[in-house]
Amino acid sequence: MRRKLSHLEHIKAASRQLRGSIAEGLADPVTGAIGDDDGKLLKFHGSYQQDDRDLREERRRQKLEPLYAFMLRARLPGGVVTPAQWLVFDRLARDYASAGLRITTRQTFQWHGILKRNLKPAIAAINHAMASTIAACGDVLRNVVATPLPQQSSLHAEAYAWAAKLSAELAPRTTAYHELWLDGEKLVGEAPPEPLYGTTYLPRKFKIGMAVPPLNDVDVFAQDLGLIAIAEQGELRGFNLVVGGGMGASHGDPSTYPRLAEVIGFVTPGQLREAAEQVIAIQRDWGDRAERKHARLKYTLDERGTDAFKAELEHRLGFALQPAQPFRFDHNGDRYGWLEGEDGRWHLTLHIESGRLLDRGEQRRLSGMRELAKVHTGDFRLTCNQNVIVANVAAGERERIDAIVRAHGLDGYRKQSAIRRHAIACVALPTCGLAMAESERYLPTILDKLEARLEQHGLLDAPILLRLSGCPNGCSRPYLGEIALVGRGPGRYDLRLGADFGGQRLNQVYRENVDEAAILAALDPLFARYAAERTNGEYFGDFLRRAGILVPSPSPSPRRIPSEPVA
Ligand code: SRM
Ligand code: SF4
Repeated sequence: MRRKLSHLEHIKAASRQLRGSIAEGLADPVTGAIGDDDGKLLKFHGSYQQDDRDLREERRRQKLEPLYAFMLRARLPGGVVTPAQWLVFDRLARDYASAGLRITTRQTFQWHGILKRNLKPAIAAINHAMASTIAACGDVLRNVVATPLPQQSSLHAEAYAWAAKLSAELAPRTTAYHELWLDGEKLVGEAPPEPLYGTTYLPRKFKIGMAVPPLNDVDVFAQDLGLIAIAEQGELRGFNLVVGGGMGASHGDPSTYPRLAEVIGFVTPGQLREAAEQVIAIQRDWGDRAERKHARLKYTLDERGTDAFKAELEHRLGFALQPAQPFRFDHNGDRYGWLEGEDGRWHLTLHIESGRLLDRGEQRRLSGMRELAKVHTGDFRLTCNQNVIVANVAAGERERIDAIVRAHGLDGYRKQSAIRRHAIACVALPTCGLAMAESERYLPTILDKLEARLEQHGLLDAPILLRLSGCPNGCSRPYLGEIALVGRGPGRYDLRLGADFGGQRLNQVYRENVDEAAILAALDPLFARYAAERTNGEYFGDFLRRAGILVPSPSPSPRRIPSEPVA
């Protein structure tokens, strides 16, 4: 029986390539919002309509419409930003946004709280800075992420070049973007179909991430299509393809689950572009267009079988994938402080709590980064752990950079506990319309409390991966945290434990729907045992499994892969 297409499929099909009536909605002075259907199309242009949830109730009482504003997300492949671009983005944050600059878990920037009338000038300014917001959201290939640490300079340059190429060549071609935001020529008549995306684009969002071992800082197994760069003596030989990763789930709905991507084979650099396009095309053709909760590639794979997917890919490509090559990941966090690249240039990774760059009291992170951008002659790299790398610094410039970093309190990485340095929290309240509990705003509080307990057990230096999400959608990739809190309701979370340190094993629920007191009560004895019983260099998640505190789930879903990589 043919299933009914989801409502969004009809909206996309009728949108004349993502135009809808967005222009009319933007011009309507009576409301700060745009229509519901246009709001869905706007995502493809890189923006979400939101409202300030802290003020919702009060405004309702006053019979005012919600305080509508727009979140804008840039598309910055590989997270690379020039100093000139940084200054433009900083200016936008101060002129139009309500909460500074926000580095996301996909190494780009978001601006929150942009009023409707300011959306067009903001998007135009981003484009004039030679960046874009197109396809930063929506049912398309999103920002392509890549390991940002340029320590292995030539390999990194290649990884970045691939991220930029895939991002550019697999982006939507619609002229609606230019028409709406950049005063491009108006389309007359029907829009021609997009070459890759057709008239209805993909069934759901699609994500590509490239890791350069031993760093898995992009969480390559959480991507729809992950690329693991395989090098020999510093020379790029090609990429292992991993498919079907994804984090999103819904509480109480076992048909949705986080899933790790599977390694299906190896391609040479010359084959990569075509392979990536065909993976997307199969998902375009096979993905579920009736039920959006079930429309990611991970579900297509579980339904059709990975072997069938691989056979279809090879059929469309006209060649067989080579066997996957060995690889090994050390960890999926960032390495803080200065590191020298193989070309003698230096790179400074700074820790930015929850990626939020804002001047608040003593903390002057937004100003500090602006001062750095004024003098820095290299580039900046945003990381998938919401941090920033001041990259490509000449040895003689290090002192000047350090002085600015210190003066603006950006040197936290030197003093912080290991758990703080490794923590990630999604945005959640007050802007995220899907948040069930606090995340970014709760992170400092829970960290203080966890640190107090870790200190009692002599564990302040233990590098434990902590991830907080305000709902099960998993924007901080919480299912890959050694400790994770996943929001269920105000002040209540699922406590999940036991992922590994390299992003290759999912965690599992340890306590369901608990409050802070219960979370701390559950963790304290585990910290005590970890302090007393861990073996040399053993990570917290691994310890919990070895000690039998966590028993691996018997269920095949969520999919687990061995903690040891293919060898
Ligand atoms: Fe996300 C939806 C924020 C990375 C899975 N995500 C949202 C929205 C847009 C809420 C909405 O739909 O109304 C959030 C906006 C909050 C706000 O106010 O800014 C939001 N997601 C974010 C960011 C900003 C989190 C952060 O703190 O950095 C990240 C922006 C990434 C980017 O620059 O493109 C972000 N989101 C992720 C990731 C992590 C990743 O991609 O590595 C995931 C898990 C991986 C995955 O896709 O499976 C993720 N976000 C989701 C989902 C669940 C998708 C699913 O398959 O079920 C949703 C909900 C949805 O799409 O319906 C979602
Ligand atoms: Fe919002 Fe949930 Fe994503 Fe957090 S995990 S930003 S609460 S959608």
